[in-house]
This record gives sequence, C-alpha cells and structure tokens, in this order.
Amino acid sequence: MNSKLKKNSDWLDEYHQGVRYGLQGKLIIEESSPFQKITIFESKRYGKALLLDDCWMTAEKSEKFYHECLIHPALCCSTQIENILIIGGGDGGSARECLKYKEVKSIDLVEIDLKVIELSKKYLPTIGGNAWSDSRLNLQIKNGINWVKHKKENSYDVIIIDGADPIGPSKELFSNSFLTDCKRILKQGGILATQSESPESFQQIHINIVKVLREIFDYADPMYGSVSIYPSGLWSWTFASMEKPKYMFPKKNRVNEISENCQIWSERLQQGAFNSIPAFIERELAKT
Ligand code: SPD
Repeated sequence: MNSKLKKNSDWLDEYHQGVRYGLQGKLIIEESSPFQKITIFESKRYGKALLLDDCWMTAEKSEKFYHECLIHPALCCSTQIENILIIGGGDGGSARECLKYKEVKSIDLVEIDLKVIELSKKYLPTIGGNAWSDSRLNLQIKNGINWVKHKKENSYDVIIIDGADPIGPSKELFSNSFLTDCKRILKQGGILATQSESPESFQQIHINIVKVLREIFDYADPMYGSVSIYPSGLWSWTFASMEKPKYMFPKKNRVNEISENCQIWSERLQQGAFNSIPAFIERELAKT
C-alpha cells in the first residue's frame, strides 16, 4: 500500500490492491516520525485530512462516520463507563465522542506517536475539539501493547482500539496475545470495541479479527457502515463482551443523553448496522 501525489496533479491517492482512493486538494505537510510517515492534505471535498504511511486515516468532514460508529455501541451498552482506555486515536476523535457522556470519569489515551497528536491538534483541531483540554483525558505517549500487558486486571469499563491498518505499528493490535491482555484488564460487564477493516478490501483480516475475538471473548460481532475515504468505502467495527452480547442493547438513559449530539450514530442505525453483515462473511464466521 502506498499513496502518491502525482507531478502536475492536485490529486492524492491511496493505492490498495490495484485500486486508487483519491482526493483532490493540496499537500500541507509531510513528516516522518520514528514510527511512520505522516501527511496532512487539504482536500476540496472533506477538508483537512490525515494519512499515516500513505493511507487515509481521517478527514474533518467525514470523520463522524467512523468515530461515532466506533464509540457509541460500546459506551451506550457497557454496564459502566467510568474508566475508558483508548489505544491509538491520536487525532482525538474517539476521545471527543467518549467525553459526550457525563458518566465518563477518566480516559487513558495511549498513543505511540506524539507527532500524530501534535499535527492533529495543529491542523485538524475540530476532530479532537474540546477533548484536548478536558481534565478527564489522560494522554500517555506510550506503546499500547506494553500498556495493556502491564495493567492489572479489571482496570477498565470500556476498551477502544482505534489504530491504523495492520501494517507498521498497528499490526500487533490485531494479535491474539494483545486482545487476550485486553480481556484481562476489562471489567466483567465491559465492552471492547475495535476498528476491524473492510469486509471487501481487507476481507481476510476482517474475518480473522472477528474470529480471534470470538475465541477470546464469549461474544463478538461486527457492525458495518460507510467511511468514504477508506478502501472500498465499506467499513466495519467489531464489539466484544463476556457472558452476553452486551453491545446489542443500548441503555435508554445514555441514548437520550447523546442522540441529539450525534450526526451519524443512532440506536436505529446501530441495529441495522449489526444486521447488514454480508452473507458470505456470516457464512465464513459460522465455520469453526
Ligand atoms: N484504512 C484506514 C483505517 C484507519 C482506521 N483508524 C482511523 C483512525 C481515526 N481515529
């Protein structure tokens, strides 16, 4: 996978399996951190956008389609939501959505790459919004794998994994050992939420992550939606919980608290999105 800004062209494309996913606009900045290449691009259609290692991550005017779907099924349904862990999420969008709930008392946001946070705050300030100055947000510039490994059991009510594609620094976020550690540090009535790639353009990765989560947790199910700047545009988020599929049952008081303040997520959207599983994925997941 790589992206290219072609000479004499104002299009920036992510290349994935022989297909280009591009936006028209202008390059703002391109930097390298010890972990990855970071690009900020100002697009005509979706405003300023962030790319990591030449893959689209988020854009000002389309990020809600991603962040609201990752966060609200977990936070509306978990037994408690006082202590949240976000792994990755350096653009601040996931933290912003979590902080909509009064019950949330603290969020540990563990991002490996300080430069992602710095550039997001500078060029994409609307994505993190007020989260950056909220006293409930505790930023940790650390490796999320080690963070989870060394936390004691039952530390969090909800765990959110908001990483990039499973190449480079995010690869381990899809591994059995990392997700097993996540289960250990999650409280009994808690929910884990992870972005789980596209059932079309990352088919095997998508199937694998759901299967791995089903092995580790009692329940795991993918929910589907659209993120227009990602390969194929069709995206997924997978939720896992113990004892029952808690993520299927939003709590009325929380739905009422946040609904007016959401542009994409609603209780109805969530119900439909869990049900819009492609038939071949459902069959594949049913195989043991
Ligand atoms: N193909 C891109 C997948 C990126 C998922 N994470 C995006 C991070 C937004 N907070």
